Amino acid sequence: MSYASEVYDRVVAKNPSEPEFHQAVKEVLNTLSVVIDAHEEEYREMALLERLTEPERIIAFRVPWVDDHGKVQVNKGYRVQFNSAIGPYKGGLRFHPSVNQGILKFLGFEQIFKNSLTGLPIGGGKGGSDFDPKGKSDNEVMHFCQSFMTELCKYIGADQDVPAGDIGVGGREIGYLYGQYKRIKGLYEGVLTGKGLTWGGSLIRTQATGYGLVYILDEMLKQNNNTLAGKNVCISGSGNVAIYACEKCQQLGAKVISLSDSNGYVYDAKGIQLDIVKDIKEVRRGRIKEYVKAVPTAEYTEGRGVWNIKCDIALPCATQNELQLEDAKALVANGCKVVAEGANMPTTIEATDYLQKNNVMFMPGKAANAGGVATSALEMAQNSQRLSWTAQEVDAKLKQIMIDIYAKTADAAKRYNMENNYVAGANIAGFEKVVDAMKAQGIV
Ligand code: NDP
Ligand code: 2IT
Repeated sequence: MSYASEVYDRVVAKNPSEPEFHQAVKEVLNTLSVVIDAHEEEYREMALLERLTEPERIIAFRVPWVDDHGKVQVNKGYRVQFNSAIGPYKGGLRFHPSVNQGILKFLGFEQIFKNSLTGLPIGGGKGGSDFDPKGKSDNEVMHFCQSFMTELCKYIGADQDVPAGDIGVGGREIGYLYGQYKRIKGLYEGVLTGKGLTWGGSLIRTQATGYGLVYILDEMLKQNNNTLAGKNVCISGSGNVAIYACEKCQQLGAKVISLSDSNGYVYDAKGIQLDIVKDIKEVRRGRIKEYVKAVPTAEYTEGRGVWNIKCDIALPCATQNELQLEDAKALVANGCKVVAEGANMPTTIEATDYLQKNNVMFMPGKAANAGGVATSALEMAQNSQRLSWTAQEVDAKLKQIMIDIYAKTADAAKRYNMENNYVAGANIAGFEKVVDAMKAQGIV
């Protein structure tokens, strides 16, 4: 049995009930087999893959807080500090009722390779809680965030572990978390990214994941003698990533015809009006179905099904495993030629295989959505310098980072004779840098 298969079986046996983690490890190890086989003896001797798939540390804690009715609520809190070979742990915090240790381990594992691909000195981590911010008052969100940080602050720091946002964690939550960190530790330091612009945040961080997704998409199209202009783009989700992916697609001349949330999706044949979406989502924290009240010519459909819309390009920007085999079949049948993942692992392994076999250009999340964390690292750099760069400077750096990620990904795939297999390319390029650092640092 190959070393990669042995390690995968061990991961499944040692981490039961963590299917998303198994899935993320499987995808990476499968595509890395060419590299692993070539170094099998060396990697086995230092138990490289066993160490790579075992988090350095997992912190799990109780988060008690009092709701607006005076009732005590208790949530679970976590931080998975997965790998610090190339820099301090870096990765978002997710607040969503589905959060559990296995989901955060999948996200932390992906983050190792994604952060490596950015070319910046950041290790992999992820955290969060099963707290549901939906329907909570600002006061409740603040009390929850303060309790969460009261425990988390013992384990993080500007040179140690730097959390940021993810699903359910945006500017409001980062503000409350930062205030409590500062109050307890007495340190005004860059311990979180995604901060507000008046207190250490970076311009363009809000837009960065969505913009970065479209920069790498644009580069991939250019390198394949194609262009974004005039294309119909189907986007899922209507949160931070979806909104700014939509904005950049429109700026580059594409037409975005859908957005969704966990209740349903909107189809606007004339092109999504983003100012209306921003008002619903960013200002009023409402639901995407409200879009059709403002735009009666658009259609709202309850439930899944956004991938049944005919499009040229699909950008899944909501959550893991939202694009399944039947969705991939519908996309291919409708002539979709390109999928780029804004979310983390939104496409199942079966759906990815189907898309690749049917010649759909497929850019995986760890390359395609790396612009968010890359700009977080730029925020860390600005905090260290005690300077803030202009929007143009940050945007230009973000764009160059995404172009470089495309080049590294395409090059790694080519070196191993898997041209245009960007899944393999991203995993290989991300892995190479981490392995080099792990080898140099000994058995730790
Ligand atoms: P937001 O919380 O801003 O938005 C999430 C969106 O996805 C909402 O529209 C939400 O709908 C939808 N969604 C969440 N869970 C589900 C679900 N189970 N089923 C259907 N729809 C769902 O999060 P982000 O936009 O920040 O994150 C979206 C994705 O991008 C995630 O996979 C995240 O890990 C990834 N990502 C985010 C980065 C960032 O910088 N923010 C960076 C890199 C990746 P609803 O409101 O109904 O819950
Ligand atoms: O999945 C991700 O890369 C993020 N949620 C962003 C992490 C970060 O530290 O900015």
